[in-house]
Amino acid sequence: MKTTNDPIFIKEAIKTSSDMWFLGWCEANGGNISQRLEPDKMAGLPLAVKSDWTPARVSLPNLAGEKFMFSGTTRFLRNISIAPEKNLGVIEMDSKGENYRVLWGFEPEGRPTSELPAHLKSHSVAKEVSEGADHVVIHTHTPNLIALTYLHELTTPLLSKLLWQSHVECVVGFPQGIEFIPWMMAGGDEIADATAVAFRKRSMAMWQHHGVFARGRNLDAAFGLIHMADKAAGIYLKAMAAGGMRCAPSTDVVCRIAANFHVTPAPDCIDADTSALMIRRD
Ligand code: 2HA
Ligand code: ZN
Repeated sequence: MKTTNDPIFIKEAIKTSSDMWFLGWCEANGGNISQRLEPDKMAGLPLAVKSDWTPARVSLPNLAGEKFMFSGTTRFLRNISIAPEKNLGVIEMDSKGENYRVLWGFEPEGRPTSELPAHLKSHSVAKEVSEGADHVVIHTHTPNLIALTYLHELTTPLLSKLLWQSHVECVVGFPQGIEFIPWMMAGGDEIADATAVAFRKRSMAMWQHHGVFARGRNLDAAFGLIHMADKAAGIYLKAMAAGGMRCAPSTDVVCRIAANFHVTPAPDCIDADTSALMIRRD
């Protein structure tokens, strides 16, 4: 594992991507991570212009001049630990927030993830709504959450409430709920826009039949949200496989837990009636 003189953000990317791999979240080139980098984070990294300006298929003035760490398209997250300079890169946005160029990494040559527009649009909203606190976006293929989107016709209220009831820490971790985004083509502008809109209200979005997006102030925060949600989905699937959710926590219990931690469950989700999803249909 290559960690010796790497800046801390690379060490953190190695830790996060390795954990994602061991949890079974990022088969082959599945999943991608990005982090908005403040100048002090890049101290010691040899930055140099390595590409022409390239259209990012976005126009995001609040990201003008920002630098980001990105995982690379076609690269495997599981390989970041052995070769961060190949599988990660640092890019810089131009003065309009429309084009990017590579300043480090993606050796010998390469580009950021195919989900670049979804990440950048998410960063733009995240930066705005968190007043600069959020720096990280993670996209990954979490098996339990994905399975849930094959099992039920979900909505944002149903998915959010079901996860809150399947693992009692979830309402504290993501009281804003998790947006359910019906299937759209991955890598496209439509799904990128839907994800960014979701991040105005919530910190996670679930792409039906595909995977999850989370935003957070750092890699640990975004990773933790996804871990919590996927664990909840796993508990739900286990209980359903064992016969059904016969004694899930009530709405009142979810509200009491939220109140104990001084958070408010999203009003558009807390009253969702999940009872039909807790009974086996076979
Ligand atoms: O990077 O996960 O959604 C591969 C993907 C695309
Ligand atoms: Zn994906």
